[in-house]
Amino acid sequence: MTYETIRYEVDGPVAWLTLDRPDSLNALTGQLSAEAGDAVAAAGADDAIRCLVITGEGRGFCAGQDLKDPSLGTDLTKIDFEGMLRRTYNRLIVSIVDLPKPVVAGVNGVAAGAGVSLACAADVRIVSSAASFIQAFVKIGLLPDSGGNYLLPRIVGYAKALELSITGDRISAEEAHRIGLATAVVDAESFRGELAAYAAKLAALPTKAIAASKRVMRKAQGLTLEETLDLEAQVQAELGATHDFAEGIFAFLEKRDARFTGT
Ligand code: T3D
Repeated sequence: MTYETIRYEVDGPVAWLTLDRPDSLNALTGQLSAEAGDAVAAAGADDAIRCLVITGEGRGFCAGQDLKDPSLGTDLTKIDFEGMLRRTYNRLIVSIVDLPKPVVAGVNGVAAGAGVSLACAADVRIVSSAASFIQAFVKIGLLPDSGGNYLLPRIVGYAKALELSITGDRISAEEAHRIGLATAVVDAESFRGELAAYAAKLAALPTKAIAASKRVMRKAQGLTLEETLDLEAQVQAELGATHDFAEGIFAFLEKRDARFTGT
């Protein structure tokens, strides 16, 4: 697929997916969602990729749905929200959450509406001091979508997620960090370098163990303690057969840094 609204670049074990519609603060269109979904699948299919970064070009991360997209039509009462969400955002969000590798949202600037959900779909959020977050849906008479009712409460807690969703208030990077939405806040000037360093750190860890943590922790949200213990035992047995488990043990015994390969 040739990309027109995103860039997909590979730098060693890290894949970079950059939303590339800076004039609209990287607002989402059907085309952008399809291209981003294709890039996420490419990162998933490439065993050499051990971390995916999602970030934005220009001064925005993602302003949510493109409210000027001509494909929405002229009669706003006739928008096929259900079909559109099922075809575009829903698939993209699930593909990111389910990716069996770490995903870092590099929130370089404002995230609004579905842009917040996109950031929440990543495993961690490295946030520029210039960034901010707005659950903007309520300002146009909508409820959060793209997983906003599932992901955000699990990150910041029910009360704060509901407050942000019903007020549409804009919060700063520092406030996002205080409530646990931002994993770390990085000075805007050094943002790109620190984001790359964070991604490189994740890419050097045992990728299969990270994939297992993502999968089991998500599944455990709907399991009992006993079911979770059972699943952990089963998946730990799989990880015990990996190269990276053996390497971790040898490195410990030999008092050296481990050299994980993601296998
Ligand atoms: O189809 C459906 O609607 C259902 C799906 C819904 C999912 C959603 O995501 S709903 C939420 C949609 N997003 C928003 O409501 C956010 C709208 N944008 C804003 O509120 C503000 O732009 C921001 C708070 C994000 C940033 O403000 P500011 O002052 O830093 O920038 P700006 O001047 O407003 O925007 C800069 C440009 O980006 C501007 O273009 P211009 O005038 O210079 O040509 C602006 O129109 C454009 N832009 C910003 N957001 C969007 C957008 N263009 C299209 N769609 C946008 N969402």
